[in-house]
Amino acid sequence: MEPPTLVPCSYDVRYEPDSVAPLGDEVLACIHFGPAARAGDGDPRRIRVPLRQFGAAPLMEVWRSRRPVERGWSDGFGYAHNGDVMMGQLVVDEATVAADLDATSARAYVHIEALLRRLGYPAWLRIWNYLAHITHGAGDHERYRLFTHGRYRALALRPGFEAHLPAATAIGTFDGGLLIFFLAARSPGVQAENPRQVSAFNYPRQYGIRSPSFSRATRKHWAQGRHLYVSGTAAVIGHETAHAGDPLQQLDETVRNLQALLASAHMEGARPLGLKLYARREQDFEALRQRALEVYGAGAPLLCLHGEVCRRDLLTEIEALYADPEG
Ligand code: 3EB
Repeated sequence: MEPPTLVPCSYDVRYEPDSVAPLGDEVLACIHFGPAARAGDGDPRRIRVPLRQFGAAPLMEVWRSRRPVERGWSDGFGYAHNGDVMMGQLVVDEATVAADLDATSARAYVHIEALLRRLGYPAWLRIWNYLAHITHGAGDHERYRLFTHGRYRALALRPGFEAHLPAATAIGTFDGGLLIFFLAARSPGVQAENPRQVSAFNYPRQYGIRSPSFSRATRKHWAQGRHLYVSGTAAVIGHETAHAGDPLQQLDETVRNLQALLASAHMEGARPLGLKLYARREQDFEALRQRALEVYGAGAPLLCLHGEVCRRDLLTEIEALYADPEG
């Protein structure tokens, strides 16, 4: 349940021209998109997603706090928090991932939950998972399924966990092992599911031994208005892929899914603070980007990334952060 007194939203999110300038003290997180190899400056708030970006000038995603930020490293995690929310990240190298992805994922999620509790932000709102070669491997040994299995083993330790799952992204990269980063708050948001889709945590056996542990969206009430953290959304109807082989039809279906989700969360009037479009194949990019700009408007905050959706027949996916008009 939401507490009766709402705290003000203590951060904002923007896409800005990519820059490696040192981060100001007010920055909660700065997410870069590009090749993994670039060395970091050791700042725990700098997150590097190893996905190529499409578009004229590369953008970065900056989360700015309106209150002083405390930051540091702890047990391999980079984190920053401001009393209301925290952002944290964990990078696991490919050698560790390849040795045992199931166990690595379970360990990562157990450690994340421990970190959130230790720092006092037990309610996660949103989590991003970027896994190299996500659809490599056959059957239940596919890397995405091994990851899903480990994640489930960690999260299912809590009774009733399905009602508290965060919104999520799981996207394949072409190098870089496993990168996980997450937004968490002092008090929980409200889970939203999509009436057009089977909840991912109820997916049938054909997608793996255990179902994927995420909610379609998390709604968080701040004093200025509400945020809706929308999971990676694709052309999934029920639990099945629609329009296999047709990227534009998949995008249109994705947009319908997003509209249905906004409606079920009672946030039809919301505006996107950030949209990310992922495309599996480079050759689909221009057409997908054009269609997204038609739907969301030429001025929409849109970032286009070359990444693999975690099902082989899904060619595209959109994730979003929505806010109430005045929020
Ligand atoms: C789907 O709807 C597409 O496993 O964390 C989207 C967002 C998808 C998150 C995850 C998977 C995940 O099933 C795949």
